[in-house]
Amino acid sequence: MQLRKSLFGLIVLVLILAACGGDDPTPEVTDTIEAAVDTPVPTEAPEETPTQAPEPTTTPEPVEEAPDETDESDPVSSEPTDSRFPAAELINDEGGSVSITGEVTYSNPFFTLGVAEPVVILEDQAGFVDRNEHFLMPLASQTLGQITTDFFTSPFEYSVALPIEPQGTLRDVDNDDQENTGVQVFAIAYWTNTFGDPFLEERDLSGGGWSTAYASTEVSDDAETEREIVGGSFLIFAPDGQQGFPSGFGEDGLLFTEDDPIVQVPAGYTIVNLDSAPFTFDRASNPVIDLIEPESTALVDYSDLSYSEAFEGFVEQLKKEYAFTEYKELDWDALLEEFLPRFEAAEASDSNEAYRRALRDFSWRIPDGHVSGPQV
Ligand SMILES: [Ca+2]
Ligand SMILES: [Ca+2]
Repeated sequence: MQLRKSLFGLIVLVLILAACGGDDPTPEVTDTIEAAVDTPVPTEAPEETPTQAPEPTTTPEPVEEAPDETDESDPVSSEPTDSRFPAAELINDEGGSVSITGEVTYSNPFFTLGVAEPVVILEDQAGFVDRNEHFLMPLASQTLGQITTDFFTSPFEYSVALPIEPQGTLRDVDNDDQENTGVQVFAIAYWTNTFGDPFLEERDLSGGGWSTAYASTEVSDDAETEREIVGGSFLIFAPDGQQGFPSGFGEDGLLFTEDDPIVQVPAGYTIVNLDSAPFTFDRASNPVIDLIEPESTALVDYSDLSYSEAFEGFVEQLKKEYAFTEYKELDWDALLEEFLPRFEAAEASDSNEAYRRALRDFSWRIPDGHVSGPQV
């Protein structure tokens, strides 16, 4: 019975809707049905009293009332529209990273030496955000990537499939004096795992902190701003669309400090490229990020020079970079003067062996167990 009543109401509704033409009826369906059901039934009337029947004035009334109904479930007005910061300008807006691939180039011959288990991971950057060199990135934050080509041949390739919800450390970096959920900030970084399980523990991490080489980030090698991240890229994850992130270093040139300009970042993963001003916010689904070998770590290659030129270049580098010159009372100019003739002689006679002997003898004059020359 109830069903028939409803059906009848629906038929009446259809007639009403047809009569009302172009008006938008969608939000008021249920209200109109109820209103229509309560209206007098017109079909029986014409049979008994045909003369009164043509008065249809009561029927159209619900149509006029219907559009004025207040609707609390309007999907447009209930959407969050408040912006706490200017929106980040996005490039490659494909919804955010799903997986990342890239290359790791190394020229330093020590790179592969003593490596137990090479890994590429998402490296939690809360240590850098806090400037805490003892920060141990939580085990759960360490999403492991795959090394997909021969590790012993540079460059090697890696890939990381990103979890739907990463387990990094949230940091509120928007400088607005309010506590907010914040974002997870990651670098993609190469490490070697030596101890314990497949993840990085305190001993693997040399006590904690953040990567300074072979990561997606680039750190300063200026003594005054040593270990500051000054370039490269982060992978960030925002749990919702209401979080802020720096779009630049600000006046002080340092990241995650109070003068950073802030933009609102979309929910999910975004690659933040720190090398552009303002920073670039990349939402590509499969970004390619090559890890960075810092200049200070890369091999200084003298192989294009002659023996004597290479030796002079090498002594020049030692004068600039060797840390214990004063402590060990080394006189580089005197050593250069003493040894240069041997390198020139090796060059004149095109003798590789004489060159290697000269280099070996020179290395013996540096009283440091970490310095050694060719074994000849
Ligand atoms: Ca905040
Ligand atoms: Ca700053």
